[in-house]
Amino acid sequence: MRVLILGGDGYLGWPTAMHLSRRGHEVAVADNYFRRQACAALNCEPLIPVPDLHERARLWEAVSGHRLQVHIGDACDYDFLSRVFQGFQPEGTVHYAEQPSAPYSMMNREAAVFTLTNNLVSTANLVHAVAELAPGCQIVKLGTMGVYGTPNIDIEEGYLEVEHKGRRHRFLYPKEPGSLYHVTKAQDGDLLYFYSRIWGLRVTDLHQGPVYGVETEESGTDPRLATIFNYDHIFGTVLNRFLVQAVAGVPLTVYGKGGQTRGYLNLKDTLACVELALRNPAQPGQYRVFNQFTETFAVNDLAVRVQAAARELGLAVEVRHLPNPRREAEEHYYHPVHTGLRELGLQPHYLTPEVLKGMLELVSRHRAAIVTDRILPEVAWKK
Ligand code: USQ
Repeated sequence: MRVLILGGDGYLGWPTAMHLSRRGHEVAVADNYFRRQACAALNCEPLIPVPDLHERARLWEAVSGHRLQVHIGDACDYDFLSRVFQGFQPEGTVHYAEQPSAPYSMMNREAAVFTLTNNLVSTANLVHAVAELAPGCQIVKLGTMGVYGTPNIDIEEGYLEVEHKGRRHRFLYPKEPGSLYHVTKAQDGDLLYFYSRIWGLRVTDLHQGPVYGVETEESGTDPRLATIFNYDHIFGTVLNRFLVQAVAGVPLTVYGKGGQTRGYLNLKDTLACVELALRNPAQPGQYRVFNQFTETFAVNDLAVRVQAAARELGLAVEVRHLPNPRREAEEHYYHPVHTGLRELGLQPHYLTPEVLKGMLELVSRHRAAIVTDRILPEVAWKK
C-alpha cells in the first residue's frame, strides 16, 4: 500500500514510517518540524539527539534497503499538501500532523490559537486533498482517549446507543475533553465524521491513550534511528517522564492525588494498531473509532511500578505529590471498552517489570544528557 504519513518526524510518525516500510508498504513522510522547533524554543530538547528527516531516511535506507520519500512542509499549506498528494497518490494517509501536547495548548493565547488552527486546518486540508486528489484513500487519524474525559459510566468504542422517550439512536459517544488540545481532537473527529457521511470518506479514528517507550524493532538496529523522546513538562508523557526522573534521581512528579486513570500502551503497539487499521480499512462513508490502549493504570500505580523496577537496578526513587497544575478528576470511575483492535489481531506488549527495567537501562545510557530543570510543571490550567 502507498501510505503517506503526515507528521512523519514525530514521536509516533518516524517509528511508524520505518515499521510500515519494513513490512513492504511504500511510504512517504511529510513534516514541518514544528516539534523540533517548539522543543528548541521552550528548552524541551529530547533526551536522544536525532538527525533531521532526510538523514533519518538515508540511514534507514542504508540499514534496511527501504526508501522513504521525504517532504518538508506544512499540512496547513494546501499547495504543499496537494503537491504531495498529486506526486505520491496515497492509498492510505496516517494523520499525526497535530500539535500533540495538552500543556502546550494551555500555555498562552498564541499557543492556544496555534493548536486550534494547526489541528483543524491540517485535518480540513487532508479531507479536501483526499476528496479532490485521491478518492478512495483511507484516512487513519490519531485521536485520543482524552476526548471522552472521565465519565461516571463505561466508555464505549466511539458510539453510544441512546434510548430517549421510547426511541433509539446511535450517537458519537459524548465528549468531555480536559484541555484545549483534547478539544481540538474532539473537533477534528467531528470534521471527519461529518465528511465521511457527506462525501463517503473512509476514516478510522484511533482514540489512543498515553504512549510509553523508546525502542521499536526497527530502531534497535541503529541508535540514530531512535524516535524523538521527550521527558520535559510540555511534550513528555507521564511514564516516559517517570523513567527519566528515576534515572536522574529526581522524585517522581505525581500530580495531585495520583488517582487519575488512563489507558496506556507501548509504542510498539501503536505501530501495530496503525498497520491493523490500514490493512482492515473502514468502508466508504464509515467513521470508525477504536479505543487504542492495552492496560489502564492510575498515575500512582505507574509511580509504584517504576519505583520497584528502579529498586531492582539499584536506584532509590522517591515519589512526590505536587499540586496538580491541571484541572482533572483525581479519583474517578474509568472503564473504557477496547475490543476492536484486539479483534483485528493486536498482540499487546504489556508493562512488565522487564519492560520497565529495559527502558530504565536505555535511559541510563543517556543519563548525562538529562536536564533536570525541564521536569517540574510550569503550565497551569487555572487562570
Ligand atoms: N501526570 C502526572 N505527572 C506528570 C505528568 C502527567 O501525574 O509528571 C498525569 C496528568 O495529570 C494526567 C496523566 O498523568 O492525569 C496523563 O498525562 P500525560 O501528560 O501523560 O498525558 P496527556 O497530557 O493526557 O496527553 C498524552 C499525549 C497526548 C495524548 C494523550 C492520551 O501527550 O498526545 O492524546 O496522552 S490521553 O491521556 O488518553 O488523552
